[in-house]
Amino acid sequence: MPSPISTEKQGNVLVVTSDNPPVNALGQAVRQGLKEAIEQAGSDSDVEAVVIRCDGRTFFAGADITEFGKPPQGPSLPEVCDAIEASDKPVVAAIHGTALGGGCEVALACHYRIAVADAKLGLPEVKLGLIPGAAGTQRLPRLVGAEAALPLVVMGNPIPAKKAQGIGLVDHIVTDGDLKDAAISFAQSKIGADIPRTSEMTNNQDGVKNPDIFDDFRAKNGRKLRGFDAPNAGIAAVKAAGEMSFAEGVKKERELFTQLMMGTQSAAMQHYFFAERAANKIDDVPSDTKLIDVKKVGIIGAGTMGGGIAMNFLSAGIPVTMLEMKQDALDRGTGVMRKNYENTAKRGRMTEEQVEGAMNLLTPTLSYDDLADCDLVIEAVYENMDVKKEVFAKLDEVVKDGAILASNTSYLDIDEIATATKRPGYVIGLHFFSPANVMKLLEVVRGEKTRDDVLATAMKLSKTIGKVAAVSGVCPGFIGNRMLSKRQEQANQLILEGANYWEVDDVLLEFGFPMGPFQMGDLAGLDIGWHRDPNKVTTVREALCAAGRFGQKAGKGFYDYDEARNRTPSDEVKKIIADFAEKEGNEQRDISKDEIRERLLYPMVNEGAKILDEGMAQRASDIDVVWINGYGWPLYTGGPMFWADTIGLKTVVDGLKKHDLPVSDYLAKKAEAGERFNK
Ligand code: T1G
Repeated sequence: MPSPISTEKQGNVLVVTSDNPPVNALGQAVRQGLKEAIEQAGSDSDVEAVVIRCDGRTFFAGADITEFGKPPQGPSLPEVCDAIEASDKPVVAAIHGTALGGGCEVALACHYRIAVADAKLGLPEVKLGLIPGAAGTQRLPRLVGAEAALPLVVMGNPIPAKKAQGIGLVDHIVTDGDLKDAAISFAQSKIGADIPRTSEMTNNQDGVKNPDIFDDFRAKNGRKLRGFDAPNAGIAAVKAAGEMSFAEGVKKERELFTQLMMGTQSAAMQHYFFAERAANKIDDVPSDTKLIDVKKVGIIGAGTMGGGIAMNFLSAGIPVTMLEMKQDALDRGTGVMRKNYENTAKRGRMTEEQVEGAMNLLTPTLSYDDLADCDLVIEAVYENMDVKKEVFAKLDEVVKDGAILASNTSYLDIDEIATATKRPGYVIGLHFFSPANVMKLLEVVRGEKTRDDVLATAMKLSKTIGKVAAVSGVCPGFIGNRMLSKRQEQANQLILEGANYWEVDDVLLEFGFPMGPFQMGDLAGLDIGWHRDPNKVTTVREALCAAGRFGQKAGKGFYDYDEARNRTPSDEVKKIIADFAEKEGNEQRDISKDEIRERLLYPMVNEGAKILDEGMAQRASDIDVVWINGYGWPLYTGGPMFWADTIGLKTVVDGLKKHDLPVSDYLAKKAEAGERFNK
């Protein structure tokens, strides 16, 4: 196997090139080749400078994650970085694409870093439940200062080359001509100059002079970092960079890194990294299936969902024709879209030009005829089968052949909707989650007759509009809502048996969800779908609506809300529930938090097992992807199925039995065999 690393002498400069597709991950062969190349440069007196670069789409995008958990093979990345930095000939990193993780650490070990303007640099290890493990937490603060290093190490988001240059991480941006040539000339210009080694720099003293920056950073990002172990370790490592020698700091980093690598959070987040990518693959559709070219999209319905869905395509530069039945609804919808964009621009995440650019791609209309030349039409009308079938019958008449007809339904039967057309092969479900322009999850619902090219086009399009898609079969609630209904059933049952509803919410909050079911109900509005008859009370929700407790918007729902929307449990609600329970003849008892957690989450795992068994999801990890991206399942546990693997399927089965809850054959069998859902 030829080495992925090659060297060529350009005059007195040795150019070291990595060609290790797809992302030049720093696998063993790459590390070996880099080490040998640096040794070659050192021993060749004709070589006076070195350039390290990559072929393909990007500079090194990090350690090779597929090597994690396997016996380490030398040379280690820290060793390679130290060898690069120790060179007494100037070494220049030539960066394009994304210099991430170990790739950024290799760049930090180089003496200089030059980059093309659209390159990005970052240390995303924290998104894998880790921290940089090749002295990145020690070199970066010495180069750019602790304050500038904190967001990169602790949040893990890459920054563009310009911003990297602003903090001193990049020395020069190549705006025209070839990066390799520019790097060679840059390297030549440094021959004979003192060698700047980042490990010897002292810009990290800002964290010593002002130690508050660490706690301030932690406090400012508390909500986002809640429950995750790695960010705190990242803060500790950056702090250590200011307080310890480089060697001691590297030792501290190694301790923290090893601790995290051995933990369940890192295993869960590495699982998620591959799960997200696997979800986009369709096992039984050839990867070279010819896709339908989607140049124009039609959206039916300019309400919250329709407008939000439209924004996804407009932001991706795809023209949208949006249809409503009445002018005022159309105007309201387009007004909300513009407002959303303007708010995004106010937060600095879009420019005014981009707002105008997006809105200019929108064609509002009151006529179905304007949808005729769309390549994809998505309806987001009222959740009623007759209404949907009427819309699809109309679309079938009007829209050109070969166009995809999609429903945004959150639970209706796609196969039945397809019967309203003469082209069932072109019918698919595209279930967006509200707010559709924000939530990343897209459930792509494959009908019995959905064509392969239609499905493959939907999956590709999901990436284009920045969504994380997972394929679902046709069943009530598809994947996410079907499992959610099991959790909701138990939540409603628990409060009728004596559990305090705020404890039910707290259990999910402590588990890592952004909020629990009752707080969620208050936020969404308890009166959604309410029949509006205060005398007809058959559920707790109807009892609350009858009492005018519609949720946060009414200042009271399950909770009472003050002006600042702080919530407090309500005695009135507690009494409404107790009266309701009494009427139902439910005996009240104290219920432990453990029981609450087991009864909320284990039935979801059981439903996930049934979904797998019925072939409604392609793989267990797709279910994890759905719940992490659509419902806030805490990423650091890897999703419901990975979490069940972690605690053991037998634990789940025993728990379900303990609470007299159903256990599917599929789950029982896997537990019995000591198997996992995920490999
Ligand atoms: N290792 C192994 N495979 C990787 C990989 C990696 N680091 N990054 C990507 N791949 C695979 C990916 O699984 C997919 O495979 C293909 O490449 C294309 O990826 C010591 C310990 C670089 C921004 O976290 O963020 O360094 O599905 O679909 O959308 O301190 O990949 O085709 O078979 O994502 O264009 C730190 C992870 C590692 C970066 C490109 N680095 N990668 O995005 O393509 S830990 C990362 C990404 C580390 C050191 C520590 C993205 C990308 P397949 P893709 P993309």
